[in-house]
Amino acid sequence: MTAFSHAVAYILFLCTLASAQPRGDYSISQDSCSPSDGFGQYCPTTCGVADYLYRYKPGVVRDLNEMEELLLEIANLTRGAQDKVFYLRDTEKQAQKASPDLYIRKSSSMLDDVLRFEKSILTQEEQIYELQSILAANEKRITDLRQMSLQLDAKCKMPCKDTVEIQTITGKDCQDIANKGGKVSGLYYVQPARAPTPFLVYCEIDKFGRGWTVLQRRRDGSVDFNRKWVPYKEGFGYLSPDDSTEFWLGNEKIHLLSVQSTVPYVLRMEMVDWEGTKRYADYAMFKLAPEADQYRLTYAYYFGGEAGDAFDGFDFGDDPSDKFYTAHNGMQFSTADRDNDKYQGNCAKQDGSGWWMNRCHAAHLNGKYYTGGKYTAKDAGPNGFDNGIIWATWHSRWYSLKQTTMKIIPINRIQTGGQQGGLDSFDKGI
Ligand SMILES: [Ca+2]
Repeated sequence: MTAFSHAVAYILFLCTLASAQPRGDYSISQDSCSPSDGFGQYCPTTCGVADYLYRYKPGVVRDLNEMEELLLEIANLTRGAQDKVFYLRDTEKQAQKASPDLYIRKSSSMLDDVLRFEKSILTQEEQIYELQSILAANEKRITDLRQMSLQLDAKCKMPCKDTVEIQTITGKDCQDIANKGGKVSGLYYVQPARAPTPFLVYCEIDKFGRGWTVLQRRRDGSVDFNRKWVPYKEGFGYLSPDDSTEFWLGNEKIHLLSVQSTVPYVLRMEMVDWEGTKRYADYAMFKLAPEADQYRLTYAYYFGGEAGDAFDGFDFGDDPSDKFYTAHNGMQFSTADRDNDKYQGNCAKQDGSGWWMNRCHAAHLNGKYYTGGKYTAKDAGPNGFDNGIIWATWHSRWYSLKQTTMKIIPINRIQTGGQQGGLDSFDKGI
């Protein structure tokens, strides 16, 4: 019997006791007892109470004993529950002691998590620091740009001024300018006899008072010489007062300059190779025909210079006719879009330049710029032709020169200066 059922039984017992009384089983004698309002029908006289106690004592004692037993049982049960709690607690402790690994693993895992979080925080701090640096740099840049903007704004408010220095003396060519007192090399306006308007040229004025009019300049490969007829006619590239840029003056201007005077011109080709050696070749009575004759090149004779007479053609050893077909005197000018050469193909197109092409050339100063000098048919592209800056009587056609200058001067000035003068001028020029 459980503690609960005992308690229920006891309560039922009390109820039975209470409910039994009204039946009047206890009555001793109606005569000796008189009912009292205070006790009701139970007849609570002294005798009645004693009799009642006497009669019910054994039952009450029994009930009390039973209750005591019940209480004892409940106490036992309580103790059992307490023991169970102790037992469970001990078991837990024992279990903890028995398997520390699990707890170490759990702790380690927590520690790892903590470390991971710390690491993540550190990384994020670094990222924040980097972003702050970038921000600072950008702020500085913005400040710089603002500063620059202010400076430019201030500059924009100043009146426009041409920073390229152009000399004031003018003439029909650079020798004319030198004769008029021009002493420094630089940019001058010239107007040849039949020129409709003056145009700008670079004049090289040497210590002998000689004024060279420069027609062409190669120095670093910065200007593309693969141009068509009109650019070669009008000129391209850049003129600079300090002779630092590349250009082609233009066939029309060269024509006007070369035919204007009764005093013929000498055309000088100056060249520098990649070893720094300088050489030149002079051609007397140089003239360029008008466009109607396709700017045909003519000269009377080779006037000297240690670079050799490449304009007269060169025997490359491929064919006996090499020299004849690579001479330039008398050739018309050709460009990719105007084929005036003596070749069944198009020399200017295959070599990528404008020049007085024959079939095709032994001299080719408008050729492709090859840094370092030496090049091969493979370097020359799909055609594989010798298209460099060539002067075949000095270097092989597979060697492209580093710098060139083509310039003219009235022939009497060369004779006045003599050969020595020519060399000095050459040294100054390049
Ligand atoms: Ca042709």
